[in-house]
Amino acid sequence: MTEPFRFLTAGESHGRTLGVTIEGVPAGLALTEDDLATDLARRQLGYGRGARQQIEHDRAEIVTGVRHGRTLGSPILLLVANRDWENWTKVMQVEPLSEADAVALAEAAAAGDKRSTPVTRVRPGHGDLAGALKYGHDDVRNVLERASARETAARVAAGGVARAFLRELGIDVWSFTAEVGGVKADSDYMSRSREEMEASPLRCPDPGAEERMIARIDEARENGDTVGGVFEVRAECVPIGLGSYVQWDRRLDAALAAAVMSINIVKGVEIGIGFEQTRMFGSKVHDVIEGRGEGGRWVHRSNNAGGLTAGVSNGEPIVVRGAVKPISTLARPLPSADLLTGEAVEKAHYERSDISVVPAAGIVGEAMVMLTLARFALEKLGGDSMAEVKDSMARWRERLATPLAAPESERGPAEEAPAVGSGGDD
Ligand code: EPS
Repeated sequence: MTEPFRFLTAGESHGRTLGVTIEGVPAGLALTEDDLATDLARRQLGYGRGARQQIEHDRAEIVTGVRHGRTLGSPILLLVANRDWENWTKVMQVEPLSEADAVALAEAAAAGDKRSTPVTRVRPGHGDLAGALKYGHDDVRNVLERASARETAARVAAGGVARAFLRELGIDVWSFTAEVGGVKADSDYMSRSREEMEASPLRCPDPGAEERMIARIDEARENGDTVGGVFEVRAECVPIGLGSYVQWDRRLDAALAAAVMSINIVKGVEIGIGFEQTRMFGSKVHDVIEGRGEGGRWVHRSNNAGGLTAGVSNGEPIVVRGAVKPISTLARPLPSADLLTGEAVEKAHYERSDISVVPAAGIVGEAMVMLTLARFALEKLGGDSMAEVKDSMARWRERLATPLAAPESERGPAEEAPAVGSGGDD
């Protein structure tokens, strides 16, 4: 059996286009290019972003799998064009270079044109060295074009499809910037509404912390440096029962951790209070179960587990945090070595870069969480059309809200058990 829902991206940072194929989206989901545009635009924002985002106006073209605004159940192919490609047509050409073109590129490189010059001074912290050696490349461009975080635009486009799907099931996913350069947003001062936060420079709910975060980014910029942080993704109204404890690869917490860790810039993932709980007593960590609340819903007194126990969603909001490393392309480059000579060089390669991308990484985090939840929701609910999936979800939510059994005293007279072999179930 293949996965009920899967996706694969393609594309280089300065190639003609990025692409993503998504398979397993049920038929009948309303989907337009406008639905995908919002998250793509959100990914491009954030104080500390670099010049590339002024060139791009990311928009996903829906090429297959949708007819008259509804999904067909067939694979959906999305393309996100790289506007910058116009400036790289020869350097990134798919066809073999003619002799004349090769000479022209070499001449441009000799004249100091950075784009035409093969990259050999590998950047510390980037995929340059290990990638070039692994694939046998003598020009690091062959690595950095795909290792670049530009690829995350394709994931966010796919995430938009997952968002439309999850919305139909009543699930809402959002994120915020929790930390930049050691400055933390404080939950006591998270005074902004979600709308206000979205409009703020760092998508941070605590305005005072945001000011100090901005100062850290300015400090990094002045020093030709970069700075990382933490984003937090929350998924609301996920019903109990997605994922399973019965096998390691069916645990939703593990899948979410892998999905968020796969984001280019992420070096750590926490679920709920994550590492913090290692410093606390169990009595302060574990979320006391209050019992059934309004509408039969199970209520916990706190949500330190981040909505996941034993790999299964427990009905509380799912909370996933990603640790974003400082971007590895520095305007004031670190010392490094040359890939071809193996000799130390004073400065690693520098093309252009961002200072900080925590808010953008949060949007990619949302996308990876949504794509993972879509997979687990489909695994739990089944169904080839949206009507089927929605019916199944409604039944599941109803079942969860219904008491498992009335207490002994409230039960009616015991029903007579069918005789063995009577075929009572047929
Ligand atoms: C990015 C696009 C890239 C970088 C950045 C993220 O574009 P360019 O290389 O043309 O500037 O700005 O990626 C990196 C710095 C990196 O090292 O991967 C994007 O669209 O998010």
